[in-house]
Amino acid sequence: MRQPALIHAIKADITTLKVNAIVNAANSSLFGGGGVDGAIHRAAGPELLDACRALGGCRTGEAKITKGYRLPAKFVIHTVGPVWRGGNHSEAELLASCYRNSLKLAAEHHCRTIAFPSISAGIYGYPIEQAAAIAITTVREMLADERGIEKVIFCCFSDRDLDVYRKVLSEK
Ligand code: AR6
Repeated sequence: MRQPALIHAIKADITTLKVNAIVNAANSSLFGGGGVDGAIHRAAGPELLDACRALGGCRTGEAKITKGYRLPAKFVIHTVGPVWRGGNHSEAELLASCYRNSLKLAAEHHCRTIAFPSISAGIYGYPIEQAAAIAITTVREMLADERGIEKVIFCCFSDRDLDVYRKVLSEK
């Protein structure tokens, strides 16, 4: 019988994780930026930007994949989260799409382990409690179907975010 996939939250710099794929909270140009996007581009090296330039951008809620270049991760999945505009602009559905489309791409590329940052919860302003709840619910739903994925890591960047993820994981 198949083992259920492991889901857990840790505090780390996502660029250091040795997983099959890390997810980047990018913007629709895919030309890099601040936050986790900047950190991933710095750690992966300039070839990542060259690869991203060839992708022709990415719409909010969608995802595209590149190699990880100098990162320990084999792949980077670039997804574009919604900018928080109060919650009545389809933010929740768009954020859930980021997780769904990223996991689909990971499975298509035979990834068994994947790490997510808290998409949209930095510069894009999504409230962390709501972002974490959507992340966890959507990943759990998807893992019921995506049989190849064995481990999903929610990679938090602060103690406060880690507390939120751990609380939501224990409640839901
Ligand atoms: N490892 C893990 N998480 C990190 C790291 C890291 N190295 N650095 C930041 N975070 P953000 P967004 C966390 O702002 O809100 C960029 O300019 C951070 O604490 O990176 O989706 C893009 O180009 C937060 O919890 O992404 C876009 O323009 C989470 O990652 C825009 O920011 C996401 O914060 C996207 O904004």
